[in-house]
Amino acid sequence: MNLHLIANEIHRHQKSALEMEKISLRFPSITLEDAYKIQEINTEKELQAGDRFVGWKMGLTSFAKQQSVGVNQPIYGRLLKSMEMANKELSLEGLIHPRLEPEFAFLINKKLKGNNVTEQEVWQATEGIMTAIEVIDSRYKDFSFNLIDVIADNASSAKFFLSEQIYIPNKFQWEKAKVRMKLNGRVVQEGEGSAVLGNPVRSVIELVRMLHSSGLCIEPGMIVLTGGITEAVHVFSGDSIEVEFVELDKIDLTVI
Ligand code: 0L1
Ligand code: MG
Repeated sequence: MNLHLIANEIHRHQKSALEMEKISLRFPSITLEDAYKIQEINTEKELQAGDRFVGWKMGLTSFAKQQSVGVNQPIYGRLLKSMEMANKELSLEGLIHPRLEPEFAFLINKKLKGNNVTEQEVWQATEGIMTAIEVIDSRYKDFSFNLIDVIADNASSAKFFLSEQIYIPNKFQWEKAKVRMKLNGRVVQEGEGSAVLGNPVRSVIELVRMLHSSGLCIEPGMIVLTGGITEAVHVFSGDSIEVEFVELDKIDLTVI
């Protein structure tokens, strides 16, 4: 089993917007470590081609999402500058079956490293928090995968939108933040910050712990998308999405 060949195959599908069969069906002996290695190999390709590594995303951080995939642990993925949406129009070009989910983005300004980082250390290393929308898009047929498949596919990372306002971390109880998502004017999802491992700060702690076990860390200047606050919503051309982060701000996107 050659991880570079598997990485190449996934990379082709990430670029062509054509769905693929799960790799776990053909390579049942792939481990979690292999899957993260495949993720790293493909990120490296993009960096070689001129992209910039801007941070990390945590996925499967809510009980509901873990249940829907049949797992009991979160995963992480790598974020590139090219994934950041420059405006509020979401083009479907290059996407297969995108879904949107509201998240918080932590802007980290000190290195976070180790096996036992505390909440206090994360808060001290957090310059600010932004409201965000993540666009996930699994490269697998029917959005169906297991843990290995989805990790190798960079945790379904596709795009993300960050709102302009940066909030001071200790000015708000993030676990109590209420979020309402409307699709074409109709409320389709509601949630609360506590859906993210009890509190989004715990998602950063968990990320640091998981990275540490692979000899990695969060560098200053990176952002961390902490995980979906609600279930993700399928979108199609012509849809409009409005996400209200109660007492914070609103993000509206149009799908073109
Ligand atoms: O950001 C996420 O929670 C997605 C992680 C991968 C699972 C999925 O694509 O739904
Ligand atoms: Mg997400």
